[in-house]
Amino acid sequence: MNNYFRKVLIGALGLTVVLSFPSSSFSNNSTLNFVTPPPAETTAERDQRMKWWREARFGMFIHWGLYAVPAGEYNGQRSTRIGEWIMEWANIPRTEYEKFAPKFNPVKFNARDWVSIAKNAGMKYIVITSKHHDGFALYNSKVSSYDITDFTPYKKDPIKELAAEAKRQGLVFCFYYSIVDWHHPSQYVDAPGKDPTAGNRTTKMRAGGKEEYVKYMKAQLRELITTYDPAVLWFDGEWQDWWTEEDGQDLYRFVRDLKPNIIINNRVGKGRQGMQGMNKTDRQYSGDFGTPEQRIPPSGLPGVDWESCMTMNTTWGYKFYDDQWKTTETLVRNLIDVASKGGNYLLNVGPMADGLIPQPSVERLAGVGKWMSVNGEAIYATTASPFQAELTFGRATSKHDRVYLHVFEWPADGKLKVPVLSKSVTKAYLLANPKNKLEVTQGSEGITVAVPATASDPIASVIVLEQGK
Ligand code: H79
Repeated sequence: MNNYFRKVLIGALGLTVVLSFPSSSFSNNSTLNFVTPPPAETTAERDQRMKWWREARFGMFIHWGLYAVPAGEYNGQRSTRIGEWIMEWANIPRTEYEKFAPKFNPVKFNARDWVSIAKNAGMKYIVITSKHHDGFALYNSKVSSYDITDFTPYKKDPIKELAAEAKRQGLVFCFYYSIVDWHHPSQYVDAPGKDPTAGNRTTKMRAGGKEEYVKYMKAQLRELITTYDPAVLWFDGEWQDWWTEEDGQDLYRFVRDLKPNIIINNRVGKGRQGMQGMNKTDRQYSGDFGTPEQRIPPSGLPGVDWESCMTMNTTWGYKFYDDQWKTTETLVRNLIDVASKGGNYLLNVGPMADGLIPQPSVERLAGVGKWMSVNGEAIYATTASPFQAELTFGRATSKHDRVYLHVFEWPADGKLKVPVLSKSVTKAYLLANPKNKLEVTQGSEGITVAVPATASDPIASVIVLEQGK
């Protein structure tokens, strides 16, 4: 553990101790401000529950719903805003928004293709919107007719196929679920110039409506868990004034009771600090992992689980005119950057209303997969960089007695300068060419690796440093 981490850890632990509620009957664990409410769990049990997730490091986020029909345009109006929020920014009343449903007929949807695209990219899990803020259920919900089987001409349940196919191909299947619901009668909008039934950042809860709504949410969550067996529940929309920390704790317990080893993000309660996504330190409880959105934290925190979710262009839900695609190089380097800080990277695709993933996304994911097929070892099951400072040439990850150097800027003089490590280096080689040993010079001032004249990969060449005892 480096000094920076140590300082933060001590500070955060101190805070946790000071602020711990005396009434807490459950076990406090080592994860700073992430304190798990009942069911009680030891650190070892928690580590076991989080194991697959911590090792996965890379997942696919899928935002798919009725908003794929307008695809970012309503009555000729376009916006720089995110596509799945069109009900909000275009001020679309419920009854009008519902008219997208007859046009949602994804006959080209093919679960095998979607899962293959994720798998070939090197992704280990999939998180799909079961219900976004618009309230539309993308799965066959028995407690709502506002779902894909009852409300659209498609009539089938794509989630059933996707969950089964993910299992077949060895990917972990997970759900996103929005707490705010712009379609449910319990909630309404009270904002100047806004239709009371349109979408809005904040909604009001009708008197007596909350009990009925929580019952509805729990019924849907029960369906989701018992029918599709998700490994993560990824909540969102928790910032509504009518949603409290107590509501979050209650929902967390409800979900864990249904599936004890499920993993739940921090947006179930009120702990997250805005889009930075990590937890406020004055909260007793905030789910199992932090959720930075559209950003990568400047540094990681040991013992804190987090996942950066990011888009490939500028929207989550499909917008036909959004062509601001990140390059494959940026996507790969983001994945490396996240891993070097000890987090997971949840990269989004926004499929179209016909059921296809946009081609620019498919192409980029294939590019990421090409890099991962050679260098995946330097990402999966790794922990954060062992170096205190950010490296000038790129990033580092570690695993057991290995340090992986992800070189973005290849040294022109053939000498890669690396800060000292606690243990001496016994062997160095390029992950792309393990048989060819690289010469290493070590001293108190640092380590120098003699490298070939050109990079093995212009995006990031990975050099493995094996360390002795
Ligand atoms: O599903 C995608 C987006 O539709 C959704 N989250 C990703 C994963 C999203 N929800 N909200 N936003 C994006 C932007 C809203 C931000 C804010 Fe707030 C809500 C600003 C103020 C209230 C959350 C709470 C961030 C700061 C406080």
